[in-house]
Amino acid sequence: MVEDVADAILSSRYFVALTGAGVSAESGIPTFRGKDGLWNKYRPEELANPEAFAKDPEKVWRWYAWRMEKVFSAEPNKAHFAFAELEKMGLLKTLITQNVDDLHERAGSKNVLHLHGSLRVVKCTTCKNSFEIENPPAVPPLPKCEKCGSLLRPGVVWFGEMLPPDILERAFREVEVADLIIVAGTSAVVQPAASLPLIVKRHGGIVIEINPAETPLSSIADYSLRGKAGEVMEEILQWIRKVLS
Ligand code: BJW
Ligand code: ZN
Repeated sequence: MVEDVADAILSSRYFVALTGAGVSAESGIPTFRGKDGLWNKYRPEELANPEAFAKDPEKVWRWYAWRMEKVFSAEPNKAHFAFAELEKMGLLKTLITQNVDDLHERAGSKNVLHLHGSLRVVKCTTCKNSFEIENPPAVPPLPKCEKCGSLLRPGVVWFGEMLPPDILERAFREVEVADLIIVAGTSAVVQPAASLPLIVKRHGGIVIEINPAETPLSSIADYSLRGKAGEVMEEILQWIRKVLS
Protein backbone atom coordinates (compact mmCIF):
# COMPACT_ATOMS: atom_id res chain seq x y z
CA MET A 1 0.00 0.00 0.00
CA VAL A 2 2.78 2.46 0.94
CA GLU A 3 4.56 1.65 -2.35
CA ASP A 4 1.35 2.41 -4.28
CA VAL A 5 1.00 5.72 -2.46
CA ALA A 6 4.63 6.61 -3.16
CA ASP A 7 4.09 5.79 -6.87
CA ALA A 8 0.93 7.89 -6.96
CA ILE A 9 2.82 10.85 -5.48
CA LEU A 10 5.62 10.47 -8.00
CA SER A 11 3.12 10.31 -10.87
CA SER A 12 1.08 13.27 -9.63
CA ARG A 13 1.05 16.62 -11.42
CA TYR A 14 0.03 18.83 -8.46
CA PHE A 15 0.17 17.34 -4.96
CA VAL A 16 -1.07 19.18 -1.85
CA ALA A 17 -1.60 18.18 1.78
CA LEU A 18 -4.12 18.96 4.50
CA THR A 19 -2.97 18.39 8.06
CA GLY A 20 -4.64 18.42 11.45
CA ALA A 21 -3.84 18.04 15.12
CA GLY A 22 -2.85 14.36 14.77
CA VAL A 23 0.27 15.39 12.86
CA SER A 24 1.55 17.21 15.96
CA ALA A 25 0.48 14.43 18.38
CA GLU A 26 3.90 12.75 18.12
CA SER A 27 5.42 16.07 19.22
CA GLY A 28 3.51 15.73 22.49
CA ILE A 29 0.73 18.17 21.59
CA PRO A 30 -2.69 16.73 22.44
CA THR A 31 -5.35 16.49 19.73
CA PHE A 32 -8.82 17.95 20.16
CA ARG A 33 -10.87 14.83 19.53
CA GLY A 34 -10.40 11.08 19.28
CA LYS A 35 -8.44 8.76 21.52
CA ASP A 36 -6.09 10.74 23.81
CA GLY A 37 -7.67 13.89 22.43
CA LEU A 38 -8.53 16.68 24.86
CA TRP A 39 -6.74 19.78 25.87
CA ASN A 40 -6.71 19.57 29.65
CA LYS A 41 -10.26 18.87 30.77
CA TYR A 42 -11.95 20.97 28.11
CA ARG A 43 -13.53 20.20 24.76
CA PRO A 44 -12.58 22.76 22.08
CA GLU A 45 -16.23 23.76 21.59
CA GLU A 46 -16.36 24.90 25.23
CA LEU A 47 -13.49 27.40 25.09
CA ALA A 48 -12.61 27.99 21.43
CA ASN A 49 -15.56 30.25 20.76
CA PRO A 50 -16.30 33.99 21.03
CA GLU A 51 -19.12 33.51 23.56
CA ALA A 52 -16.82 31.71 26.03
CA PHE A 53 -14.25 34.51 25.65
CA ALA A 54 -16.88 37.23 26.20
CA LYS A 55 -18.20 35.44 29.29
CA ASP A 56 -14.91 34.59 30.97
CA PRO A 57 -11.85 35.99 29.11
CA GLU A 58 -9.50 35.07 31.94
CA LYS A 59 -10.50 31.41 31.84
CA VAL A 60 -10.06 31.29 28.05
CA TRP A 61 -6.75 33.22 28.21
CA ARG A 62 -5.37 30.91 30.92
CA TRP A 63 -6.17 27.92 28.69
CA TYR A 64 -4.44 29.52 25.71
CA ALA A 65 -1.39 30.69 27.70
CA TRP A 66 -0.98 27.12 28.98
CA ARG A 67 -1.31 25.71 25.46
CA MET A 68 1.12 28.30 24.05
CA GLU A 69 3.65 27.23 26.66
CA LYS A 70 3.32 23.59 25.54
CA VAL A 71 3.36 24.35 21.81
CA PHE A 72 6.28 26.81 21.89
CA SER A 73 8.48 24.27 23.65
CA ALA A 74 7.49 21.34 21.38
CA GLU A 75 9.71 20.12 18.54
CA PRO A 76 8.69 19.07 15.01
CA ASN A 77 8.41 15.32 14.47
CA LYS A 78 9.06 12.95 11.55
CA ALA A 79 5.77 13.87 9.87
CA HIS A 80 6.59 17.60 9.82
CA PHE A 81 10.08 16.87 8.46
CA ALA A 82 8.74 14.50 5.80
CA PHE A 83 6.29 17.12 4.48
CA ALA A 84 9.10 19.70 4.42
CA GLU A 85 11.34 17.34 2.47
CA LEU A 86 8.62 16.49 -0.05
CA GLU A 87 8.23 20.24 -0.68
CA LYS A 88 11.99 20.66 -1.05
CA MET A 89 11.99 17.80 -3.59
CA GLY A 90 9.46 19.80 -5.62
CA LEU A 91 6.72 17.19 -5.13
CA LEU A 92 4.50 18.82 -2.49
CA LYS A 93 3.23 22.16 -3.77
CA THR A 94 1.26 23.52 -0.81
CA LEU A 95 0.64 22.44 2.75
CA ILE A 96 -2.75 23.47 4.08
CA THR A 97 -2.97 23.09 7.84
CA GLN A 98 -5.67 23.47 10.47
CA ASN A 99 -2.96 23.52 13.12
CA VAL A 100 -2.28 26.65 15.13
CA ASP A 101 1.26 25.56 16.02
CA ASP A 102 4.28 26.49 13.88
CA LEU A 103 5.88 23.05 13.73
CA HIS A 104 5.52 22.74 9.95
CA GLU A 105 7.50 25.96 9.47
CA ARG A 106 10.07 24.96 12.08
CA ALA A 107 10.60 21.69 10.18
CA GLY A 108 11.35 23.69 7.02
CA SER A 109 8.03 23.89 5.16
CA LYS A 110 7.75 27.16 3.24
CA ASN A 111 4.40 27.20 1.47
CA VAL A 112 2.04 26.77 4.43
CA LEU A 113 -1.55 28.01 4.64
CA HIS A 114 -2.87 28.27 8.22
CA LEU A 115 -6.64 28.00 8.01
CA HIS A 116 -7.25 28.47 11.75
CA GLY A 117 -4.63 31.11 12.57
CA SER A 118 -1.65 30.82 14.87
CA LEU A 119 -0.85 30.68 18.56
CA ARG A 120 2.18 32.87 17.74
CA VAL A 121 -0.15 35.76 16.92
CA VAL A 122 -2.09 37.94 19.35
CA LYS A 123 -4.59 40.53 18.14
CA CYS A 124 -6.64 43.36 19.57
CA THR A 125 -10.39 42.87 20.03
CA THR A 126 -11.01 46.51 19.01
CA CYS A 127 -8.32 48.02 16.77
CA LYS A 128 -6.28 46.44 13.95
CA ASN A 129 -3.23 45.83 16.16
CA SER A 130 -1.86 42.33 15.62
CA PHE A 131 1.61 41.05 16.45
CA GLU A 132 3.77 37.96 16.97
CA ILE A 133 4.82 36.77 20.41
CA GLU A 134 7.91 34.84 21.53
CA ASN A 135 6.50 33.85 24.91
CA PRO A 136 2.98 33.32 26.24
CA PRO A 137 1.51 36.25 28.18
CA ALA A 138 1.44 35.84 31.96
CA VAL A 139 -2.27 35.66 32.82
CA PRO A 140 -3.60 37.23 35.07
CA PRO A 141 -3.62 40.15 34.38
CA LEU A 142 -5.56 40.02 31.12
CA PRO A 143 -3.29 41.13 28.24
CA LYS A 144 -4.23 44.58 26.92
CA CYS A 145 -3.48 46.38 23.61
CA GLU A 146 -0.62 48.86 23.80
CA LYS A 147 -2.26 51.06 21.17
CA CYS A 148 -5.84 51.36 22.44
CA GLY A 149 -5.97 49.62 25.83
CA SER A 150 -8.61 47.06 24.76
CA LEU A 151 -8.46 43.37 25.52
CA LEU A 152 -6.11 41.27 23.37
CA ARG A 153 -7.09 37.80 22.12
CA PRO A 154 -5.30 34.83 20.58
CA GLY A 155 -4.88 35.07 16.80
CA VAL A 156 -6.81 31.89 16.12
CA VAL A 157 -10.15 31.14 14.45
CA TRP A 158 -12.90 30.18 16.85
CA PHE A 159 -16.13 28.32 16.08
CA GLY A 160 -18.62 30.57 14.34
CA GLU A 161 -15.87 32.90 13.09
CA MET A 162 -14.85 33.34 9.47
CA LEU A 163 -11.57 31.82 8.36
CA PRO A 164 -9.07 34.42 7.00
CA PRO A 165 -10.68 35.02 3.57
CA ASP A 166 -7.41 35.35 1.60
CA ILE A 167 -6.02 32.11 3.06
CA LEU A 168 -9.27 30.23 2.51
CA GLU A 169 -9.47 31.46 -1.07
CA ARG A 170 -5.91 30.29 -1.73
CA ALA A 171 -6.68 26.90 -0.15
CA PHE A 172 -9.73 26.48 -2.40
CA ARG A 173 -7.63 27.40 -5.45
CA GLU A 174 -5.02 24.79 -4.47
CA VAL A 175 -7.54 21.95 -4.17
CA GLU A 176 -9.18 23.00 -7.44
CA VAL A 177 -5.93 22.31 -9.30
CA ALA A 178 -4.60 19.42 -7.18
CA ASP A 179 -4.69 15.89 -8.58
CA LEU A 180 -3.56 14.32 -5.28
CA ILE A 181 -4.06 15.23 -1.63
CA ILE A 182 -2.66 13.68 1.54
CA VAL A 183 -5.00 14.26 4.47
CA ALA A 184 -3.13 13.53 7.68
CA GLY A 185 -4.11 13.64 11.35
CA THR A 186 -7.51 15.26 11.09
CA SER A 187 -10.89 13.99 12.29
CA ALA A 188 -12.30 15.73 9.18
CA VAL A 189 -15.34 17.09 10.99
CA VAL A 190 -14.62 20.82 11.16
CA GLN A 191 -15.83 22.86 8.19
CA PRO A 192 -14.87 24.28 5.79
CA ALA A 193 -11.48 22.48 6.06
CA ALA A 194 -13.12 19.04 5.93
CA SER A 195 -14.61 19.76 2.52
CA LEU A 196 -11.28 20.55 0.82
CA PRO A 197 -10.35 16.89 0.05
CA LEU A 198 -13.83 16.37 -1.43
CA ILE A 199 -13.04 19.00 -4.06
CA VAL A 200 -9.90 17.10 -5.11
CA LYS A 201 -11.98 13.91 -5.31
CA ARG A 202 -14.72 15.62 -7.34
CA HIS A 203 -12.14 16.56 -9.97
CA GLY A 204 -10.95 12.99 -10.26
CA GLY A 205 -7.94 13.43 -7.97
CA ILE A 206 -6.54 10.91 -5.52
CA VAL A 207 -7.28 11.20 -1.77
CA ILE A 208 -4.84 9.58 0.65
CA GLU A 209 -5.78 9.53 4.31
CA ILE A 210 -3.25 8.94 7.09
CA ASN A 211 -4.89 8.39 10.45
CA PRO A 212 -4.88 5.58 13.02
CA ALA A 213 -8.68 5.91 13.21
CA GLU A 214 -11.50 5.93 10.69
CA THR A 215 -12.99 9.34 9.85
CA PRO A 216 -15.92 10.57 7.73
CA LEU A 217 -13.38 10.96 4.91
CA SER A 218 -12.36 7.28 4.97
CA SER A 219 -15.26 6.13 2.79
CA ILE A 220 -14.17 8.31 -0.14
CA ALA A 221 -10.39 7.99 0.35
CA ASP A 222 -8.53 6.07 -2.38
CA TYR A 223 -5.99 4.94 0.19
CA SER A 224 -6.44 4.87 3.99
CA LEU A 225 -3.14 4.32 5.73
CA ARG A 226 -3.93 3.39 9.32
CA GLY A 227 -1.01 4.50 11.41
CA LYS A 228 0.73 7.41 13.03
CA ALA A 229 1.56 10.26 10.68
CA GLY A 230 5.26 10.32 11.64
CA GLU A 231 5.75 6.63 10.94
CA VAL A 232 3.65 6.45 7.77
CA MET A 233 5.12 9.64 6.26
CA GLU A 234 8.64 8.38 6.97
CA GLU A 235 7.84 5.12 5.15
CA ILE A 236 6.38 6.97 2.15
CA LEU A 237 9.45 9.22 2.01
CA GLN A 238 11.80 6.25 2.12
CA TRP A 239 10.02 4.64 -0.85
CA ILE A 240 10.18 7.87 -2.82
CA ARG A 241 13.90 8.29 -2.06
CA LYS A 242 14.48 4.68 -3.14
CA VAL A 243 12.68 5.16 -6.47
CA LEU A 244 14.54 8.42 -7.14
CA SER A 245 17.98 7.10 -6.19
C1 BJW B 1 -3.36 10.95 14.44
C2 BJW B 1 -2.35 10.70 15.33
C3 BJW B 1 -1.10 10.48 14.77
C4 BJW B 1 -4.07 11.02 16.49
N1 BJW B 1 -0.96 10.52 13.45
N2 BJW B 1 -3.19 10.99 13.14
C5 BJW B 1 -21.19 23.14 7.84
C6 BJW B 1 -21.88 22.13 8.50
C7 BJW B 1 -21.91 22.10 9.89
C8 BJW B 1 -21.26 23.05 10.66
C9 BJW B 1 -20.58 24.05 10.01
C10 BJW B 1 -20.55 24.09 8.63
N3 BJW B 1 -19.80 25.16 8.26
C11 BJW B 1 -19.34 25.77 9.38
C12 BJW B 1 -19.82 25.12 10.45
C13 BJW B 1 -19.56 25.46 11.86
C14 BJW B 1 -18.20 25.03 12.36
C15 BJW B 1 -18.04 23.52 12.23
O1 BJW B 1 -17.36 22.98 11.37
N4 BJW B 1 -18.64 22.77 13.13
C16 BJW B 1 -18.56 21.31 13.11
C17 BJW B 1 -17.68 20.82 14.28
C18 BJW B 1 -19.93 20.73 13.15
N5 BJW B 1 -17.12 25.72 11.65
C19 BJW B 1 -16.79 26.98 11.94
O2 BJW B 1 -17.40 27.60 12.81
C20 BJW B 1 -15.66 27.61 11.17
N6 BJW B 1 -16.09 28.88 10.69
C21 BJW B 1 -16.88 29.02 9.62
O3 BJW B 1 -17.21 28.09 8.93
O4 BJW B 1 -17.27 30.34 9.41
C22 BJW B 1 -18.37 30.58 8.54
C23 BJW B 1 -19.64 30.18 9.27
C24 BJW B 1 -19.86 30.64 10.54
C25 BJW B 1 -21.00 30.25 11.24
C26 BJW B 1 -21.91 29.36 10.65
C27 BJW B 1 -21.67 28.89 9.37
C28 BJW B 1 -20.51 29.31 8.67
C29 BJW B 1 -14.48 27.87 12.08
C30 BJW B 1 -13.84 26.63 12.58
C31 BJW B 1 -12.74 27.00 13.57
C32 BJW B 1 -12.13 25.78 14.23
N7 BJW B 1 -11.32 26.21 15.32
C33 BJW B 1 -10.57 25.23 16.09
C34 BJW B 1 -9.89 25.94 17.27
C35 BJW B 1 -8.69 26.76 16.80
C36 BJW B 1 -8.09 27.51 17.93
C37 BJW B 1 -7.50 26.61 18.98
O5 BJW B 1 -6.60 25.80 18.69
O6 BJW B 1 -7.91 26.72 20.13
O7 BJW B 1 -9.60 24.59 15.24
S1 BJW B 1 -11.55 23.87 16.68
C38 BJW B 1 -10.31 22.65 16.47
O8 BJW B 1 -10.78 21.68 15.49
C39 BJW B 1 -9.10 23.37 15.84
C40 BJW B 1 -8.68 22.38 14.79
O9 BJW B 1 -7.90 23.02 13.79
C41 BJW B 1 -10.00 21.85 14.29
C42 BJW B 1 -9.90 20.53 13.58
O10 BJW B 1 -9.41 19.55 14.42
P1 BJW B 1 -8.41 18.45 13.83
O11 BJW B 1 -7.16 19.07 13.41
O12 BJW B 1 -9.13 17.61 12.85
O13 BJW B 1 -8.07 17.63 15.16
P2 BJW B 1 -8.95 16.51 15.91
O14 BJW B 1 -8.48 16.50 17.31
O15 BJW B 1 -10.40 16.68 15.68
O16 BJW B 1 -8.55 15.14 15.22
C43 BJW B 1 -7.27 14.59 15.37
C44 BJW B 1 -7.18 13.37 14.50
O17 BJW B 1 -5.83 12.92 14.52
C45 BJW B 1 -8.05 12.19 14.95
O18 BJW B 1 -8.77 11.71 13.84
C46 BJW B 1 -7.03 11.15 15.42
O19 BJW B 1 -7.44 9.81 15.14
C47 BJW B 1 -5.83 11.52 14.63
N8 BJW B 1 -4.55 11.17 15.22
N9 BJW B 1 -2.88 10.75 16.63
C48 BJW B 1 -2.06 10.78 12.67
N10 BJW B 1 -0.04 10.22 15.58
ZN1 ZN C 1 -6.09 47.92 20.11
